[in-house]
Amino acid sequence: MSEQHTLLEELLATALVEVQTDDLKSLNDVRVKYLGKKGPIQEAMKAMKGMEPEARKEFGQLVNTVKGQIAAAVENRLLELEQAAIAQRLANETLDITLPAQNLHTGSIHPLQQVVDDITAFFRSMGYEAAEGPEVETDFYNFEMLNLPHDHPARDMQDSFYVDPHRLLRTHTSGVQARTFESRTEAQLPIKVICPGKVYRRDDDDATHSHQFMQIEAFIVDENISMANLKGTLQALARHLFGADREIRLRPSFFPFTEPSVEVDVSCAKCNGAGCNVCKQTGWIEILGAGLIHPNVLTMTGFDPQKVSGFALGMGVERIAMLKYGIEDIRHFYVNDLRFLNQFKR
Ligand code: 2U9
Repeated sequence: MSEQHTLLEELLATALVEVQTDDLKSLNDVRVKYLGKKGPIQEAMKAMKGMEPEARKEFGQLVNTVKGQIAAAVENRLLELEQAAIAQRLANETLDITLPAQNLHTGSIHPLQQVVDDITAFFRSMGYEAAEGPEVETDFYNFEMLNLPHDHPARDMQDSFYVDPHRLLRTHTSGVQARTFESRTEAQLPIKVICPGKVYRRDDDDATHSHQFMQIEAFIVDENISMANLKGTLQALARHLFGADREIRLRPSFFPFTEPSVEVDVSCAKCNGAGCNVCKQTGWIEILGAGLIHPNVLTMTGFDPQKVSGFALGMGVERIAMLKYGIEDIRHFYVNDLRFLNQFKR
């Protein structure tokens, strides 16, 4: 074997030892040292130029073998070091599965919406459909269609937030009822609709009043609807909301859109009618207003009061929720304090 052969064999042996380094930087240094442009392999290739063809061929093969073996050794060591680094990282990143999990903060349905859902479910079970409508309502649908002409004194209590001379934030959801009503004909009887939604009124802002609140109204139009139908529905509603033992009491009242009109009381669930601080010693609590739809309203919405009749009722959702859950201040519903809202998680 020639001297050059021996040198190459020795070069390979030392390179293979140096490759066994423990860090990536020195491994790269070893690669550059042996395989780089100024390294011994390149030198050996240059030296081949002056050789006899036979010797050059044999020497060339040896240079290529040595080059390939060094490159393979560098590559293998690189893989080994990378795998060792991953193993080290995994060992350091052990997971303590005994640590308590983080709390998940889940939201919940707002108590007012829970009451709306509950009342909607009650009426749906009796065949009513739910309808929605605009919160900015025309003077016509908010008042005129409900038998409240321009100079009617009952407007004073509600004439509220006008956005222009003919449109205002609706003071009740009755406009939705009137619109629905108007779009139907006598061929579609019975018409049974509820409409829940926000309403706005000029009012005090105190523990029991707010200038905006939620309302649910219900109405039915059919042949031969009477106060008896209204009373049966009111009693079922009062028992659904406040318990199976509840009784109702109707007191005469006045609303421009119903005739006759009544205010509806439910027997106090706390004292069972005996008198206590909740019912102000009367045994009764007012929950809503109702009545038979006024013939003028029927006529205006395209129905013949000689042929059909109907009843309507309206309630404030906040008032129902306050009575149901013993909430003493209406403003709790609007400030979104989690200490309040979390009490209504189902
Ligand atoms: C049409 C015809 C009649 C809806 C009715 C009441 C009685 C009533 C109040 C309860 C508390 C409003 O939120 S509140 O202040 N409502 O007492 N509402 S009858 O009567 C209608 C509605 C629409 C076409």
